[in-house]
Amino acid sequence: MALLTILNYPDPRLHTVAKPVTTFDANLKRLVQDMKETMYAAPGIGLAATQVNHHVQLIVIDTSKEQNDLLVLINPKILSQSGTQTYEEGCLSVPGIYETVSRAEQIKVEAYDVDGKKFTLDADGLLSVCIQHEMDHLKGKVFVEYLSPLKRNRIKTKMLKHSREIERNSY
Ligand code: QAP
Ligand code: CO
Repeated sequence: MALLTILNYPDPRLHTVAKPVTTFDANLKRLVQDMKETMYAAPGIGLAATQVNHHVQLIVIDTSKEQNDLLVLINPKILSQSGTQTYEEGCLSVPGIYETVSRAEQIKVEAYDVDGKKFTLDADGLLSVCIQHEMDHLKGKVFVEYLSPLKRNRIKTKMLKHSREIERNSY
């Protein structure tokens, strides 16, 4: 297994639209394992392939405290949704930033597992938020794009300043 590098906002590669997975092979299984390891190490509760610069429709999620309930969603599709909820979201690609976002409360999702078997899932609460957040990544969308331009630009500036500091410290 290997830890993957997570792209940081405002990296333009985070705006790439992911392609559907077409072959459920050993390479896909390895990517799932590496994404799982990367998410658990962070630690995080969700990671989209887009964030590790793999532009395929693949998400790993684990909202359990014990990190023992991995959910893999491949080519996910929202079949229906209802209600609204707000949640203070974060993102492994935007470290240190937490902002409130409004999303659907309940969703019904169709997806494939790592063996290519189709399944449906009903989600609400945090799991629902997390699935919607990660599915946005596959469309090239980062949660800060729901914020006002003022807030988003402040976050952008802060992230760029932070990455320049990291660069400077590595000399
Ligand atoms: C998306 O986010 C999410 O800023 C997953 O310094 C978040 O795993 C969906 C993380 C909240 C729903 C609610 C963020 C780790 C992890 C940070 C994450 C950080 C370290 C974020
Ligand atoms: Co994210």
